[in-house]
Amino acid sequence: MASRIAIVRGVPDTFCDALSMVHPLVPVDLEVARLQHETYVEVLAGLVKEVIRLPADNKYPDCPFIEDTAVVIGNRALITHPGATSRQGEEVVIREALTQLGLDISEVECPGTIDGGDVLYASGMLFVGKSRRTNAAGIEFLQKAFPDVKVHIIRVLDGLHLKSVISEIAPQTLAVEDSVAAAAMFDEIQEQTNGHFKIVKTDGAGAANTVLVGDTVICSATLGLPADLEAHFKQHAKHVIPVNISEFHKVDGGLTCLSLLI
Ligand code: CIR
Repeated sequence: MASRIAIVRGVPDTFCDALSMVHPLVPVDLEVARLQHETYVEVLAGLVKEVIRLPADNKYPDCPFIEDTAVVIGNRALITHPGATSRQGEEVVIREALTQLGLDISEVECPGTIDGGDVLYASGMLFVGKSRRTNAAGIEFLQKAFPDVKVHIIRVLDGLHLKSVISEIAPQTLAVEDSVAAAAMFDEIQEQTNGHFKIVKTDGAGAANTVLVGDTVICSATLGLPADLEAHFKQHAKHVIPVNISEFHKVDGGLTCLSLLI
């Protein structure tokens, strides 16, 4: 879909202080993170009409994870109130950028919180993970922002976000991390949609977080993930592009977090 726009945000000098549930054994390498980010942006640039680059802000170590700050469907955007207090405020420049693009904007207000990483829009269906970052009040704002589509609530049983373990790789097809928690979350999706989706079980933490643009899937090529991940996804998607994002995995980030697709 070459008509899409991607928004990305640079990697700040403070990126090594980004939040992490398990403190990484090997610390984040800032320069490597920046190179990996650049490669990711170049891959996206080959798939979309335009990439808008927003500057990093050292006040927000997690600011490259721009996905968490807004949910965009069609011409509507919901600006989130991120669930981690250290991330609240990241959304201000995103609101400006989305307003400039002429989107119809609404906002999550306190006590609501949502991280965009919990929102999965797949095959015209909208799912939200109820997680340590996304609460019931936030979910009400999501439903109000997109009244034409029913919001299906899925409990995030493990990990950070819904999309940390489940993402769309082709129409009606979801990559699902091969873990007990992710399988239970997929079952909940199937229950609520009468078995609408095909499952592609995917081995390795972070491997099921992919970006789908048109008929191309960007998947993680980070060391430690199965070497055949590209071949695995090629059975379901027309094109697959692997990108190494090891430094982002270290702080619980995946591929989807690094862009907002409009
Ligand atoms: C955080 O804990 O908020 C960041 N270190 C990682 C955010 C990842 N975002 C995402 O999966 N959408």
